[in-house]
Amino acid sequence: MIALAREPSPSFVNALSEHPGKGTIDFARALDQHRRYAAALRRAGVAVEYLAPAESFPDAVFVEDAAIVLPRQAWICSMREPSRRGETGTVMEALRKYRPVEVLAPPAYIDGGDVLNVEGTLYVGLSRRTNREAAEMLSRRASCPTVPVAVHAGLHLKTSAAYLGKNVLVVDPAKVETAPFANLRRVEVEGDESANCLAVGDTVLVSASSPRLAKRLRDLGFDVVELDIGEFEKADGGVTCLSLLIPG
Ligand code: CIR
Repeated sequence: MIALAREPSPSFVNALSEHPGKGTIDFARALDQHRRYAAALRRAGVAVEYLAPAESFPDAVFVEDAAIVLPRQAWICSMREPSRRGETGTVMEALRKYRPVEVLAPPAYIDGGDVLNVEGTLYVGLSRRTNREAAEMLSRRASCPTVPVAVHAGLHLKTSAAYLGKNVLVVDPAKVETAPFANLRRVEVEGDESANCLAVGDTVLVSASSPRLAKRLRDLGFDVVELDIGEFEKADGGVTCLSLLIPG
């Protein structure tokens, strides 16, 4: 497994955000948290490949949103936020080494954070960033089933839903429609904890801000690594957004 990642640049303090702490993002702390995140991925057996930092694009650290990677193909996303559109060029260059790459274009709008792959079925969040046109385009072009899912609150589908393998879905039912996931074993987050977690092999990375979820996943037998990603949470990000996984 390879993960594309990009360290934050000083401009990260200006990232898009609706989080109350957005004015207090600390660049040095973010860089340190990012390095610990990459180290955790390496310990989980992932090879981390870095894209060059992109000072002109404050949100470029959230590489997950720029592309959708499937076993035999990849798409560059058509991002709705104008300030993010320029992030995709370097991601496309890097992805071309591993997959044939196609480019999605308006009127379809989509961020990678809205595409959740559950054993080869793509669940596509209909959110502020991703529209029905994009879900339909994917359904026509991808060689796998696609299922639209309404996102009621929060930025993306994967902000509030994560598939861990073994039929287990972590989800926040207050934020996303859960009916499409009826066939999965659901772990519903409590209070203000985040369902955003990242499974790589037997390891699950969980934000340190969700300790009750971490405990429940350990009780279910997962090898959980808790990470402080507080500076990225202040920019509406989570553990999935910081990498773009390319299964080998
Ligand atoms: C944005 O608003 O686009 C970024 N500040 C956060 C993106 C988080 N990405 C993700 O959940 N996949």
